[in-house]
Amino acid sequence: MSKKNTPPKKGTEAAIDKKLVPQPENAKTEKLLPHTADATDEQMTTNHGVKISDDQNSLKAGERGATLLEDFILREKITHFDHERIPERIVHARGSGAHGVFKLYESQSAFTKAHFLNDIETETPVFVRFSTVAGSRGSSDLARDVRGFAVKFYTQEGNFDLVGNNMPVFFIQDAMKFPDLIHAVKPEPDNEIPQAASAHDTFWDFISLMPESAHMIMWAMSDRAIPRSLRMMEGFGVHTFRLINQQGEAFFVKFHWKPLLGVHSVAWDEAQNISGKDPDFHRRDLWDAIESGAFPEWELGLQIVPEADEFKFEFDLLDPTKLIPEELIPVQRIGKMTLNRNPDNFFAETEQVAFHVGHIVPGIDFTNDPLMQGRLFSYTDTQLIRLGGPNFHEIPINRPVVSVHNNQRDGFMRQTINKGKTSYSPNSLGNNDPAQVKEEDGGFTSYAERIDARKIRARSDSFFDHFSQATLFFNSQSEPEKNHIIDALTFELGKVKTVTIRERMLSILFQIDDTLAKKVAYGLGIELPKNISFPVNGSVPADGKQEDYQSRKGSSKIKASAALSMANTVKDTIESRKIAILAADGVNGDAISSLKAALENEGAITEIIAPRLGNVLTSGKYQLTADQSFLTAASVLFDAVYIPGGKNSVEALLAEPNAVHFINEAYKHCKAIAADQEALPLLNASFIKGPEEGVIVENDHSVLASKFRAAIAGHRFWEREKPRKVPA
Ligand code: HDE
Repeated sequence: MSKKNTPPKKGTEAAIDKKLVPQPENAKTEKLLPHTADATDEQMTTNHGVKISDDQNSLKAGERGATLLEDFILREKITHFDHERIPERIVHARGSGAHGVFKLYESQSAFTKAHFLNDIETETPVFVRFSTVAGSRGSSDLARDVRGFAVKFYTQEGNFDLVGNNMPVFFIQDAMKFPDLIHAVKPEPDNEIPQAASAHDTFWDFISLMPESAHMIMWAMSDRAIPRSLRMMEGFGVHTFRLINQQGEAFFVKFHWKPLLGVHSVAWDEAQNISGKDPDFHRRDLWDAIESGAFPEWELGLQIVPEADEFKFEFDLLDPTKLIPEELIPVQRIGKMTLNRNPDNFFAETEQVAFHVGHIVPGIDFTNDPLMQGRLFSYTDTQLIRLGGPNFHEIPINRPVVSVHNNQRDGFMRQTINKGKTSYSPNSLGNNDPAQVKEEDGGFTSYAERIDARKIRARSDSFFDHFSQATLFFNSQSEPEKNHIIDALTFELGKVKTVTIRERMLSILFQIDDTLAKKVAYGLGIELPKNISFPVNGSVPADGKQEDYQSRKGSSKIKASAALSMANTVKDTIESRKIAILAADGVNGDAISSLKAALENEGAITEIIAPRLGNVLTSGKYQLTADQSFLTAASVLFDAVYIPGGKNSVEALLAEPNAVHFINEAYKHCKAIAADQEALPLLNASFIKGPEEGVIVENDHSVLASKFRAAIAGHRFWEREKPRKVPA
């Protein structure tokens, strides 16, 4: 608590006031404020408020004597320390969070009565947590993995959590298989290897026996699994949800997040290097962007299907391994989310935030998607062990902005001091409060879906087309994207030791696309198995029939969908892209100033990289400060490279192998490179022979800036990979 327990020292009031100034535009920030603490200008105390005079030495029997058990200050400090860790999330352990707001463009009252999707005046506070799935809390951000994209909306009708991923489908169709999937992908249980990687036997063993994962595997092996930035990822609710309007009409809905910076990735070789150079790359990027005011933004999109159209598709809307092609149902962008504040404390906020698919508000409801149904159980259950009891909703980050009243009481770490005698209903002693609320006054009522069925353990026959959308995804990719999928599969299966698993996987790939299968087989040095038939999905239940579990391939009216390829994403901005400027003494300082100004004017970030830290003396004899040296910087941490002229600088960099490596590596990873004519010898010392697509050599600095800008906005020149000859 930030309330001082001592009278404020003279002259500190102003500072204290400043600390406590609420940000009234965000109701959640305001609610968090009384729970924050700031030790600036404060005196040190124990947890019980006793002032501490010596925090350096334990209490001893004499200067060289044993420590005394009565040292309550030492005991308290050590005990607290001993208990500082809680279990990490079983999945999505590694995450990064941010606060923000959601603002609606247009009322969606035709489809839902949810207040935050009706009232365009309301700014709804949000807290977002992005994550990888498989790795531990301290694992690298750049693992090839699905990314979690969980959003908590603090609405005026309670919390709505959209707990999604950056891919629109999932590996499995039924919650029953989730523990198996996660056991298979996590490090192997005997030696706990490998960390944050799916490239090992148990994962591909499971996947090769579960053809229902074929579609998701295409996404996970695509560049979507190695994003350039958390700010450059799409988000998806995955399951089909339901919206319900004031009239009680229901609509099926898929939720989408569309990043305004576009969807961009890094190269796989680059991802592996970043994992060593800066394992916090995504976390740092998100943090820095928000600190610098380059607030990440996404538009919320809806794909809406009227209830009457439930069976009009070639796939089942309840099957979480299927997406609705945007060509069939366009995504309507209905509002914008802006992340504008970093958390004050990682543990208190990002680690303790508890998301739950089951946190919905009136106007939104579930469907019978069997994966979603299982999730409805799992999220509260996991918080009970992770956060230590049933009162985790009282942790400040998890509290709604509206007040909470019910008859739940007590339990570990209860914070609320509930007044009165009654904690039951009905009661006559307390006026039967808290009162139940009618639907028309905002009380939640579940959608009255008609159900008439036998109790049965089964999978609907409509779920068994496991391949047509996997093929749709592959066919929708650009040539470089297809090559990346082939390379990723060849890498992952190459790490698999058991040859029969590789072969089984090839049979699955064959059902998706035979050329894909052949190319991966070639890379693995094995023959494609002969007479491949459709596989059986999973283990057939003891009393089941094999033919009932046979995967098949349906037909897809849509042969390719532009929305599925990152090649078609937004490529018109360089905002927050990082550009390295390579310089040494004698560099053309005017060239640097003019390019820096042009790029920074558009929101890009530039850094000067020099042979050593300190000052760089320009040819015009003024000094620039090196932001990094070749020892601390690496090309993989930048989006583009500029090499200014200046004879002495170019010569010094020519003698610096790290500079040549820097350029080669940026070239290898298909990045935009610009150089003054005078710097051409440096380019020639690398693998670059001269100007080509994405490599600009120019003396006119305004022409250079404009061509370079366009190249950076284009993100990558993947065609350059074809020769694959850069030994960086
Ligand atoms: Fe989760 N998932 N999940 N999941 N999930 C968790 O809950 C689970 C699934 C997702 O940043 C856990 O609080 C089951 C799909 C995200 O805190 C746990 C099934 C999607 C996060 C859990 C799924 C997700 C989680 C672990 C299959 C995309 C991180 C910690 C039936 C739509 C949230 C926790 C955060 C976290 C269970 C499948 C997304 C164990 C049983 C599909 C983004 O409860």
